[in-house]
Amino acid sequence: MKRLVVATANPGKLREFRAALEAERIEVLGLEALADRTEVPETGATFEANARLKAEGYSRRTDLPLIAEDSGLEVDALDGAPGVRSARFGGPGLDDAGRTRLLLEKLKNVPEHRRTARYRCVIALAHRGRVLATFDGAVEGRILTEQRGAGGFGYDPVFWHDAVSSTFAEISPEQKQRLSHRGEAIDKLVRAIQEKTVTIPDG
Ligand code: ITT
Repeated sequence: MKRLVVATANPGKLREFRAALEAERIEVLGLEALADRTEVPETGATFEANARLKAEGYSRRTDLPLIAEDSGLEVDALDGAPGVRSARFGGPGLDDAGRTRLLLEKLKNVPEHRRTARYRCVIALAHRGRVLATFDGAVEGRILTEQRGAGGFGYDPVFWHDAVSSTFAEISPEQKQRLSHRGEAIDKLVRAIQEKTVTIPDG
């Protein structure tokens, strides 16, 4: 069985990676696999730049292969914000619920047809400080005017997906995996491993 470190401090992300990759018989270790867990600063202007920075930085601290991911929500009526700042939207004092309330507040005068948004994600696979490959994913949706559902994490209670007429907090983890930006990027990673266009080193 291959072993892969998923370098994320976000338990919601880790849960999704673990479910998807363990189904492919890849054992997922979290940040606890690293002796030095100091956060790698996300100073990039794009999801790809930040995914690469995190993957390079964390993978220097272990001999195991490692993936890092950067993701976020782009809201068209906010010119793409919060984007790469999704986890820091509104400053360090806010949690997921606070950031979601702030988003609703900023959109309070925006009519339904202008509330379009998408989640984006880029995964970077790295080994000993070098990025081997990146994979991306995106999913289109709309921001509701109030929260619905208790599943998922982050902005999921207000992220409406037309095909399932639900928010991402109202669907099962398996359904979110099939529809989501992260699910799409993980699928690409798994396919690349299966087709051997990328090889996961044994570490
Ligand atoms: P790591 O950097 O440690 O991985 P993080 O949460 O800081 O954790 P990011 O910088 O990539 O990660 O920020 C991603 C943010 O985007 C996340 O905290 C949510 O606010 C939002 N987000 C990304 N994917 C999401 C999803 O599937 N559902 C809900 N919100 C999501």
